Amino acid sequence: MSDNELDFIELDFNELPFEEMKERSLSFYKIMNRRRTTRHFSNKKVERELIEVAIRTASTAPSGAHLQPWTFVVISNEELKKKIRDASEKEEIETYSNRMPESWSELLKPLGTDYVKEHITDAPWIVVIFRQTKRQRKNLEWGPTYYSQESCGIAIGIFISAIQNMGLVTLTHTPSPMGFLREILNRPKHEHAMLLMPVGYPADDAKVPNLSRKNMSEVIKWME
Ligand code: IYR
Repeated sequence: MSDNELDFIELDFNELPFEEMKERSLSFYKIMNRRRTTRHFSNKKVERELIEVAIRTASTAPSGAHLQPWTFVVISNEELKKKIRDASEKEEIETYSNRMPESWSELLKPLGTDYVKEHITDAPWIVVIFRQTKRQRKNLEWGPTYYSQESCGIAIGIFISAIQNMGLVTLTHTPSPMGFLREILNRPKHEHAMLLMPVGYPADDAKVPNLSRKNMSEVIKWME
């Protein structure tokens, strides 16, 4: 295909003055630096429209071959949440008591995590992201997707940022193993549950572990 056969449009881009770039970058950083993972959710309702905007924002993520290999399943139904919590706790009790080596549990101790997943029934919304490992071609044959882990990871990062930016909280919960989510949520075989995120307001007495983040000298290696 030659260049003039490609369907390309002008990039929508405005160059900003340095001062404005600096101001915007810092104000976004300040919002994101207040983000914390809490396990304590209030049951206060959140408008569906806000969750939809967060997913619309997540879905702007770049993805391998622009396949957008994700499905966000959004649950508010109380019975379904209870079913997911029961199934998650059934796996997690086994993980915490038998499957987790000591080298792993020593790291989780200060985070105060355990097999009890009350956040699944407390939060008004549960968002489960499924990673699509296959896609249907125009001729209806099935083909693979590309870089679906990376693509979904980026989409999740943007989702978390959107939730933080709108003034809500979320938690990245990884029940392990999480195959039960495909069954309960009736997703096809080529979709793999990647993460379960309760979304809502924090409980009035929500707590977080007293952690600090790495210094930039540990994170960045400049080579100028
Ligand atoms: N999947 C468990 C355990 C867990 C694992 C890690 I690594 C964490 O940072 C936190 C929890 C759970 O979701 O509780």
